[in-house]
Amino acid sequence: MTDTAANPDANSAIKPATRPNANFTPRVFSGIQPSGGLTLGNYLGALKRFAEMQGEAYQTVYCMVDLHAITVWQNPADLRKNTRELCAGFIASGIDPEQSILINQSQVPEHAQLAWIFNCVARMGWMQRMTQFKDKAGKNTQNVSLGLFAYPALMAADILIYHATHVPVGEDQKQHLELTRDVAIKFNHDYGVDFFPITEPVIEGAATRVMSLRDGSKKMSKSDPSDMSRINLTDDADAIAQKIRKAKTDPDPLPETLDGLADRPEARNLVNIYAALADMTAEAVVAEYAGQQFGAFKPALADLAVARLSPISTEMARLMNDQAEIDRILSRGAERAREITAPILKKTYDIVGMVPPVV
Ligand code: AQP
Repeated sequence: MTDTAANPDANSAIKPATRPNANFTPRVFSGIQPSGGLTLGNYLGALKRFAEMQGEAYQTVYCMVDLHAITVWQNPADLRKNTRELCAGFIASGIDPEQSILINQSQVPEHAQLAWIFNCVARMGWMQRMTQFKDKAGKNTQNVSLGLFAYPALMAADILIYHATHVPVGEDQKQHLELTRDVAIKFNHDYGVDFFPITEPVIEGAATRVMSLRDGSKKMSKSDPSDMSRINLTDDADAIAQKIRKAKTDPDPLPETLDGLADRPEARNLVNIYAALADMTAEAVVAEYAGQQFGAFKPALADLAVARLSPISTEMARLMNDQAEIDRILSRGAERAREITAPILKKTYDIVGMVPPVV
């Protein structure tokens, strides 16, 4: 580290180090908001990958981002219930609380503390370009919370307080991850250090952007007012089958190749969902069902979805019967997390120039 804190107000493009992350332990971080029930989009875009990455060569940290959830209004009782249900959803989807560190964000105060530092690193112009803010604020930009605007700085802190090198997410989070990289690069540059890693997004699988079942141009979302637009992980077999049967499609049969789905977003969405649930490629699904009508494809998709999701919803219900155990898992996760986050925050404060307590 050098003493020369360089140009903190610069908004110019800063080049990352040539060998980023060579000095960092491979570590995965990702999170999901407890802002409602989990959807099939959350499962295929995030949870399924989270579970798969546990077996790989990373330390894994997974988080219920309750501080993010309150950037829009949350009823307190619902927030508590949704956080515990989300924890049950993580475990039921295959995340092992021994192998991974499983936490809710508010129990690890270093996330919010680092976020303040990053509020002072990130630039207004960066935040103003965030499409998620524009989508969520709509025409209401003057009345939404300041937290909604600053959301990506907290997300950068969530990731970088662990020095995470890899972040599995759905396609919609790509821009926030680019901002996380920009924050790390600018911090390292301004303070003349190589302290924060330049995180790699991991956006993989056949369904990195699952679309609404009612509108192929909108992403499937837990806060969509229409319950028919999504499959919830808590839906029973009848609800799943009904939602897939009623999913918007078109009158044409499935084509011979994927190119034939280029202008058919709803049909493409159902093929992607099938592929991700069956661990197949979308090409292989189209090859198998070429020439068939949705009248035949939809029941096959419904059977597959029920077979894959029912064990998860059953296990979630079982886990939700023992909330004390969920709370113990989260407390233990926070203790383990703070072994990583407290030293990183301490070092960050030191780099920034805060006077430490006398020990
Ligand atoms: N439709 C989706 N397809 C693929 N991945 C998705 N994810 C969310 N929706 C889809 C991924 O799930 C993770 C957690 O997302 P989040 O809950 O933190 O926030 P979000 O992306 O805003 O999800 P929702 O369901 O749309 O929540 P609300 O409605 O509260 O805003 C992320 O990795 C995300 O990519």
